[in-house]
Amino acid sequence: MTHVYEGSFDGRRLRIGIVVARFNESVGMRLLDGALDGLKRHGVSDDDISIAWVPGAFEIPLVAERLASSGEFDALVCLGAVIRGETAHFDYVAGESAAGISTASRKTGIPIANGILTTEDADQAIQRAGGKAGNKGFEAALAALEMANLLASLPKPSEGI
Ligand code: INI
Repeated sequence: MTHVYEGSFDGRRLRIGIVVARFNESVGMRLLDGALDGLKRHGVSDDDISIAWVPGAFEIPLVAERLASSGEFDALVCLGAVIRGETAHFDYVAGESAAGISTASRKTGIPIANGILTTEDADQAIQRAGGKAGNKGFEAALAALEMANLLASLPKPSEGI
């Protein structure tokens, strides 16, 4: 019998942490609206959602790692916007935030969805935060639910490996 592992989008009883950057705040707010909409539509209770605001995308991994290692969350969603036109250190901020999230997720075993936009300009960011290109916050929220449910269904790591 073939085993197929697939996570559902059922958010009931899942505890979700959201880390959102205040830099480019209007975009962050729209991503947050999208993420909350995605979580609530899939049954996540208000009481099971926590939100942490950080100054910018660069700070997201540290806070995500703290939340992920607390044992209080089944998955996290990270939200922010790094816009090339606005910074000389775009590559550092964009690269470090993505790499840091990935490291935090694998270190803690908690799924952390990356909803941090990296765009050439503000218009592209707005389009991806509830405009023509959808809402990446909503998409990241669904990825978090799917991964939380998938991980719960997978075999547990065996001792000593
Ligand atoms: N932070 C962002 O989230 N997006 C950006 O586009 C951005 N730019 O343009 O610089 C940005 N910079 C701030 C950075 O994330 C840190 O908060 C800051 O360097 C302090 O550590």
